[in-house]
Formats: sequence, C-alpha cells, structure tokens
Amino acid sequence: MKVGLIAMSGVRVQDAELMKLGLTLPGFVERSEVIASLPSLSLLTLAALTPSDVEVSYHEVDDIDRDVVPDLGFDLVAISTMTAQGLDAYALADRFRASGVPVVMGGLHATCVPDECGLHADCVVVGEGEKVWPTLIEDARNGRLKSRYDGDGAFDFADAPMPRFELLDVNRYNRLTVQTTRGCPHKCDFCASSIMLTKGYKAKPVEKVIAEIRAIKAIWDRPFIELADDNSFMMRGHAYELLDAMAKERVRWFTECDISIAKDEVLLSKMAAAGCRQVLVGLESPVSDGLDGIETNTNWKLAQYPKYEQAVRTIQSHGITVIGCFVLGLDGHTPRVFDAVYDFAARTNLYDVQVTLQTPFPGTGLYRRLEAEGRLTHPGRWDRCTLFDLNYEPIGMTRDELVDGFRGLVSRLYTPEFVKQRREGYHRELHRFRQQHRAG
Ligand code: B12
Ligand code: SF4
Repeated sequence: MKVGLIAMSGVRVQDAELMKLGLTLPGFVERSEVIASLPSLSLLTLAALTPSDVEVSYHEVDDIDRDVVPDLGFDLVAISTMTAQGLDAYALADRFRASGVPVVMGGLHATCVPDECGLHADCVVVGEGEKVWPTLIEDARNGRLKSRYDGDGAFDFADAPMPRFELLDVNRYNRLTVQTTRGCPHKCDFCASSIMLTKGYKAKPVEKVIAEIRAIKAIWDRPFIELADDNSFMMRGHAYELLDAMAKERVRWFTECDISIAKDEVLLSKMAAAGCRQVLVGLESPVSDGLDGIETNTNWKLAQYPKYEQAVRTIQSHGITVIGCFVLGLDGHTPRVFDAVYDFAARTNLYDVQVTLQTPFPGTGLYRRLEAEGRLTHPGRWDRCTLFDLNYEPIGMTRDELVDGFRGLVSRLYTPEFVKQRREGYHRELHRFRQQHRAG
C-alpha cells in the first residue's frame, strides 16, 4: 500500500493592493519569508504512526500539478489543510477521487467543517489525528475505510511518536517545527488554533521534545526551530525542566506565548539561556476597548491590558525580541486604533509587529456570533480566511475605513526607517538593562 501525504502549505492573501504594498516594504517581506516555508508537522507525525510495511511519501502541494494530478501510484491520499486553502484542498481531493484514488482529509479546517469536507473526501478526520490514524490505515488496507474518524481530544503526549523529519528535503525550509504543548488555558472568541483539537492544555514529555530536537540536528547542523505551540510554558514545572534541557542542545528557537511570561523572571532567564530568540505575543489591541470580552473564560486579556507596555520591556530586556500581534477590527475599535498600534510599537520598541484583520474562522465563537448578527459578508469564501482579507461588517468604523486604515498602518509599520528606529531602540534598552544588571 502506498500513501501520499499532501501538505497544503504556503501563505495566502487575496487583497492584491495589500500584497503589492507589502512587496515594497522590506520589513513586511522579511516577516512573510520567515513564516512562508514550514513543513506540515501533522503529516510528519502521521507518517511516524504508519505501519512500516506501508509506503509513505511527503509532498508540498506546489510540487503537484493540480490541474492534471499525475499518477503517483497512491492507494490513498491524505490531505492536511487549514481554512485558507480549504477550497483548493477540495479541488485537489475531487481530482484524486476522479482518478480513482480515495482521499482522507484532516486538520483544523476539516475539524471545523467536517460535513462540507465530506463532500470532497472519502474520509474526514475530526480533531487530533494520532489516535485514529493506525486504525484508519488498517481499515483502508482492508477496504473498509469509514467516512468519519473522531480523535476525541484526549491523545496522551506520552505516546507521541517521533515525527519523520527525514522525509523532508530540509534545504527547502528555513525552519523546522517541534510541538511541546497543545491547547491553551484561555478561550478567545476568535481563536482557530489547537483549542479546536483538544479541550485541555497538555505538554509533551521533556525527553520526547529533546529527542525531536536531536533528530532535527541530525539532518540540519544549526537549525532554527519554531515551536508549533499556541501558548508555550503555561505549565511552569514542565517549562523549567524543558528549558534546562534545551539549554544543553544549543539551538535557536522561536515560540508563541501569552503576556504572563513577563511576570516570571526565572522563566525568562531560562528561555534566554535555552536559545529563545523571539516570542510572538497576542496583545490583540493597543486600546482596552477592543479587549473587553475577547477571552471568554474570565476576560483575561482585558485584565492584562495595564501590564502590556512593561511586559514587552521586561521580555525584551532578557534579549528575547517580541513580535507584538494586533488584531484590527475588533468590536471596540474605531479608526483611532491604527495610530494607537503605531504609537505602542514606537513607545515600547517592539522588535517586530504583526497586524492582522479580525477573521471569523468557521467553528469559532466569533463566527457564530457574527453569523447570528448577520455580519458575515463572505460566508463560505474560505480562501479569504487569510487574516488579511475582510469578511465581516465591523461596527466601530466602516469597511472602507478598516481596510484603508489597515493598509495605511502596514505602509507605516514596515518602512525601513521605522523598523530601524524600533530595533535600534531595542538594542539601546537591552544595553542599558545589561549595564544596570551588572552594576546591581
Ligand atoms: C506551522 C503553521 C503554518 C505553516 C503550515 C505548514 C503546513 N503545511 O502545515 C504555514 C507557514 C505554511 C502556515 C500557513 C498558514 N497559516 Co498557519 N500556522 C502554523 C502554526 C504556527 C503551527 C501549526 C502546527 O504545526 N501545529 C501542530 C500540528 C501537529 O497540529 P495540526 O496541524 O493541527 O495537526 C493535528 C490535527 O489537526 C490533525 N491533522 C492535521 N492534518 C491532518 C491530516 C490528516 C489526513 C489527518 C488524518 C489528521 C490531520 O492531526 C494532527 C495531530 O493531532 C499555527 C499556530 C500554532 N502555533 O499552532 C498556525 C495556524 C494553524 N495558521 C493559521 C493561518 C491563518 C495560516 C494562513 C492562512 C496564513 C496566511 N495568511 O497565509 C496560512 C494558511 C495555509 C493553508 N494551508 O491554508 C491559523 C489557522 C486558522 C485556521 N483554522 O485555518 C493558525 C492557528 C495561526 C493563528 N493563530 O491564526 N501556517
Ligand atoms: S491566548 Fe491565543 S491560543 Fe489561547 S485561546 Fe487566546 S488566541 Fe487562542
């Protein structure tokens, strides 16, 4: 049996004007290039759970002629996609099926709209893939593939297999990913990440993470690793142990965390010592109005707002640069928000800034709310779920004000001068903190 694993990779933006504008801004291009090339960790993980007598191969979708779908001799095709390429994934699945090859579809998009995916795939996997994959393969082998398999969200990371990094041609990637945690203790209205897959928050045993890092080092001398976590280090005992172990591996890495890491100086020191170069932090809004009600458990994000500026400074004072993420178009936002983002970045010397438009991904509370309020403007246009294309009616400004304000902000944030100003400011502050530290 031969299984073809196909990753719907790549970065998407429909807004042609924004794309054109972005290409003229070195700061924007730099950020896009960093995130554009990452392999699918989910498919490498499933490959590892495939019995050894089944042949597996890994393919980036761009290497497959989508119009023809060449005969690659597959007995089964497994497609992993997020929402932005959901429609492309359907078209690809349709072509494979038309040529007689059964298709399995999984991932965040399939988890959120399984019935729709089922119109294009023989089988849809909802949620985490690890627990169901071996059974699915056995069923496919025996000609009794079911139309739906449900990962129940309770996969134990103690059973996590070693992803098959060796299936990759590493020369084509600028980072490889390792997952150390899944889920998040918070529940944001718009979140379309791994809280869709599992209810709790779980951490991979330290020795497994270290083994994965070593496997990457075996194929790549000085790798830059991206932790594919949505919110790292929320279990402090595990985090300390992991960071101490990572410090011995001498790798450079990036991850996503929430702002609470700033209140733990021990954690920050350990992160820096372990090779952490940068963290992405979801600040979401530079004005408190936008934050109210976003985190639906305890309104946690609103409560953090007064600590934002100091938190950015504290994290960066450890030599860990921050990418501050802002979501524009939240219900509390008015056209004043664009200047507020710019000013926040200038005041705090944010090393990097990521601005996106609020996006109602299917399956989220935000999607359901906007649908109920009749505010969805492009239902079903999953190709517009890129974080850069507007799909709903905002309330604090018009659609034009939001789109134009967003483009205007992008054109100001990523100019070489403003990027240089923030980075020089970061280095100055870092130098000052280090001198104070030595003196103290
Ligand atoms: C790495 C990454 C990428 C890589 C993906 C590489 C690849 N081919 O997979 C790149 C850079 C290409 C990328 C692109 C984009 N991304 Co991205 N990305 C991530 C990131 C950082 C990690 C994802 C990851 O590796 N998770 C770990 C793996 C193990 O989990 P998983 O993929 O969900 O897989 C599990 C299950 O879903 C399931 N499964 C998955 N696939 C399959 C397939 C089969 C057959 C089966 C059985 C099971 C199965 O089993 C797996 C194990 O349990 C997340 C944020 C984060 N920190 O999590 C954002 C994230 C997933 N990306 C996001 C977005 C918005 C995008 C872009 C639209 C950005 C853009 N403007 O272009 C594009 C969309 C591309 C597309 N295909 O549609 C959103 C997803 C929203 C959504 N629900 O669609 C996230 C959550 C970020 C965010 N917070 O907004 N991304
Ligand atoms: S903090 Fe981030 S990962 Fe956690 S629920 Fe909110 S958006 Fe999702």
